[in-house]
Amino acid sequence: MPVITPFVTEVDFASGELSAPAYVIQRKLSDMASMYADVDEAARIMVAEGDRLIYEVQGVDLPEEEGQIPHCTTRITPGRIGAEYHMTKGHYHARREQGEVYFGLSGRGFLVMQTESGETSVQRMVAGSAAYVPPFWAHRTVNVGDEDFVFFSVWEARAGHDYGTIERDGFRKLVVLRDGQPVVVDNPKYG
Ligand code: S6P
Ligand code: ZN
Repeated sequence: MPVITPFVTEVDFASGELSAPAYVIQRKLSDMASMYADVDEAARIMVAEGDRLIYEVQGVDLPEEEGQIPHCTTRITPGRIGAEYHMTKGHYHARREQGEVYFGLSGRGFLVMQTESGETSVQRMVAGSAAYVPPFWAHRTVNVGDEDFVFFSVWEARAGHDYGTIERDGFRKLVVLRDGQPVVVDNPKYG
């Protein structure tokens, strides 16, 4: 196992920017249009206004080896595709037995989780919320506010990411605007 030199990263709570990010990943609507319930609306937006930034991830570089603890920020922009709020793709960890901690830095979000045996949980997050994603729970974050929703994530380096299961089946629950409020509804297309 390599010996890593200790380091500190400065985090801007409002933007999620790191002082020296090793990587910056941008996910645009075109990267995930098929994940929204209203795919026709996603296509209409892309024609009418061009592509749209949905979220950005900035992280540090650590080897994917036992004992390393990667961490990153995620900034989800405000907005909706039809009634459905901007969100991350979401994933299970490839090693299902690995959990994760999220810490809210700014804005307002919902953390949508589910297990493969059918349980679901949706937790609210604001600045200062420390949310625990236990082992075996898929996780997706959703911006339900009018500003960026920004949070910090910490996980074990060997967790890995399984995006394919969610790309195929989606999440059981969606977060949509209804009567001026974000509400959790069943996903009619799940599975
Ligand atoms: C990593 C952790 C987060 C997400 C990030 C983007 O295990 O859960 O850092 O990677 O919020 O979401 P996604 O679903 O595109 O990886
Ligand atoms: Zn994760």
